[in-house]
Order: sequence, then structure tokens, then C-alpha cells
Amino acid sequence: MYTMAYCTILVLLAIVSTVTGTDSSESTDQSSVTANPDTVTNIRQKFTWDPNGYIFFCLCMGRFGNQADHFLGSLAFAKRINRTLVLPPFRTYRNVMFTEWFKQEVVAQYHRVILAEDFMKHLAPKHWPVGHRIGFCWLPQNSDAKCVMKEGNPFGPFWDGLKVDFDDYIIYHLSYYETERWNEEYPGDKYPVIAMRGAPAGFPISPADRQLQRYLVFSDKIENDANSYISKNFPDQKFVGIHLRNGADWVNACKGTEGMRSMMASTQCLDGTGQRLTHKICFPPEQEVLRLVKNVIVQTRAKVIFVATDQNPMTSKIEEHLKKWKVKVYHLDPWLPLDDLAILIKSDHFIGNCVSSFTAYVKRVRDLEGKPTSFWGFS
Ligand SMILES: Nc1nc2c(ncn2[C@@H]2O[C@H](COP(=O)(O)OP(=O)(O)O)[C@@H](O)[C@H]2O)c(=O)[nH]1
Ligand SMILES: [Mg+2]
Repeated sequence: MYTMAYCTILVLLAIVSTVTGTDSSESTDQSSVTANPDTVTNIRQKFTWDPNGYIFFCLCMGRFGNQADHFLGSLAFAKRINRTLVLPPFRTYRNVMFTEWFKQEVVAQYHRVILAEDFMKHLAPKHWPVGHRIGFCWLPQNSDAKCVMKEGNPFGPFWDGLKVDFDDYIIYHLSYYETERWNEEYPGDKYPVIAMRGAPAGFPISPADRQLQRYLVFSDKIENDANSYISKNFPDQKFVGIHLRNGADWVNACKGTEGMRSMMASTQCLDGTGQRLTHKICFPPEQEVLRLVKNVIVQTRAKVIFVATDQNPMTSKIEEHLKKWKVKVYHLDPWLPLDDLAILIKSDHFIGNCVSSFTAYVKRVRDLEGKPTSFWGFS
């Protein structure tokens, strides 16, 4: 028994010394390395230079749902072209370090990654020094527009937050699926860092990349926020989570959606159905919300509804409509939208908005966990 424990310690020590046995000119601060054998290879690259090069970009489009779609598509791109992915901060009114919201060691199970802040501190001074920083912009073939990496918000504040200025520019016309051409035209020895103006991915996320959601796991902080809200308010109770996307920007976004083939995240419910979008799917009227919520309550026999919304939670209207079933409605209105996401993910049944990428985040995780999701105006 003691011999076994002793052997285990020896093995762990061997792993740790491999991890820290880096080029002595690099930093050897490996504080966030775990001994999980799946992740060691990907995280040990952290402060040793990857000769295949790096991919670095700003999640500069939209708010969280859009950024998450872009992140997963870019993760797939980094893997395809076999460069280490610099984990960008998310953008709110500030740069949010990746690890504030997500676990780095889980993304590292899929591909080599390094935190942007670590990259700038430990690798950039030597390998991507001031004076040698090239910005990459995609532009259409015949465009005479300029490559502006830092103009406007959030582009400027994003790179300023990481103390990056650009010295030169490259305009490319390649798509993110021309893997071989990327490596032929921009080999790692000549272009060690491809720093892009925007994410190398489409929006909405391509269906093939949805499964990468499994590598995006909330930090303990977000997970604890959600768990403590639930245990304080409706511990051990079955609950229905609903997402009401009904703020002023959504009124505008949904204009003209009737009859469209797809818009924003709508493939998550319409794909393969041959159905077109309706205004009701995009912006369900109150009667539709009350109808579907009642159906789901009758089906699940849940006594609790958790409402997440950017504007109007309809709390008393829903409670009034479901008086007969003695349902209680909760609404958190969290400072951090991710807390709403984490709670919605944990619900026994979820009703979301098909067009919203905020809903799409919840749906992707739930699909992986085999949990049911319905959509307003559709289910
Ligand atoms: N807290 C909270 N914020 C929300 C909710 N729905 C929308 N928002 C806010 O509005 C933003 C919507 O933008 P985005 O995430 O890109 O999703 P989309 O616009 O619905 O596709 C979110 O990131 C949140 O900041 C919600 O249910 N709860
Ligand atoms: Mg949006």
C-alpha cells in the first residue's frame, strides 16, 4: 500500500519535471499545470515556444452568445492549421480573462492553448517583440480598404488591454477552411504569430463545431454562483428554465424575419425541418409564452420556473396564468449574464429563443448532456 503510494508520487514527480523541464530562457512558472495526463501535453507548451506558431484574435463581434460561437469556430480553426491558440479575453466593457469564466485545462484537452495574458508576459517579449507585430485582416479580393486592427471599440480597447500595437499589416483572402494554403502562405517560422482583427470563424457556429462546446466548461466561480442560487431558492426541486429575449434591440432584430430562411442562431431549431422563420419564433407574443410554458408545466409537473431575460421577466403574468398548478416563478437579474446561462443549463426542461445565440449556448450544453430544449413559436 505504502509502496504503491510512493510509486504514484514518483510518477507524478516525473510528470512535473517533464512539464517544467523547459528551455531555460523561458519562464518556468507552471503554477496552473495540472497532472491530468490528457492536458499535460497541451498546457506544458504554455511557456515554451511552439514552432508551429500562434493564432491570436479579438472576439470583437457582439456580446457573449456571439463571442462563444466565434470562440468555438476559432478553436476548430487553430486545430486545423495546427497552431497554438492564444485564449483571448472575452469582451464586455473590459477584457475578461478567459479563466474568469472558463477552465483553461478543459480546452487544453482538445488543443494547445495559452492565455493571452501569459503569452504577452512570457513569450511575446522574446518571440513577438515590439516592432515585429503584424496584424492580419481579411478583405474581399478587390477591396481597397485598409487593414485597421485597432480602430474603434472593442478593437482598440481589446489590444490596448494587452498592450499590443501593430507595426505592419497583411491582408488575406483565404477562407478558414483552406488549411493547406494557410500553412503554405503563412508558415510558422516566417509568421510566428497570426494576429487577426476578428475571429477566424463564421457566425452562427457551423453545426459541425457545436460538439466543441464540451471543451468550454464554466469556471468554479460561475458554477458556484448557479449552485448557490438554486440551493438557496428551490433546492432539489424540478424546475423549468425559460429564456425571454425581449429587449429593445430584439424588437429591431426581429423586424422582417417572417418567412426568412435563417437568421442568426435560427439553424438550431430550423435546420433540417424545411421550415422558415416566423416573427413569432423570433419575438413570441405573451400568449405564446404563456401557452408553451403551461404545456411544459403540465408535462413535467414542475412547480418552479426560472426566468432569464434581458428585459421583461413576465413574472406575475406567468404566476397568474399557472395559479391552478401553484407554480412559483424566480428571476435573478444577475449582474453577470453567465450566471443565468449556468442556471438555465441545469433546468429539467428549457424553453429558449431559436434566433438567439444566448439561447444557443444553453442548447448546445444541454444537447451534450441529453437534456430537453423547446423553442417559442416552434415547439
Ligand atoms: N442576464 C441576462 N442577460 C441577457 C439575457 N438575454 C440576453 N442578455 C444580454 O444580452 C446579450 C445578448 O447578446 P448575445 O449574447 O450575443 O445573444 P443574442 O443577441 O441573443 O444572439 C447577452 O450577452 C446578455 O448580455 C438573459 O436572459 N439574462
Ligand atoms: Mg447578439
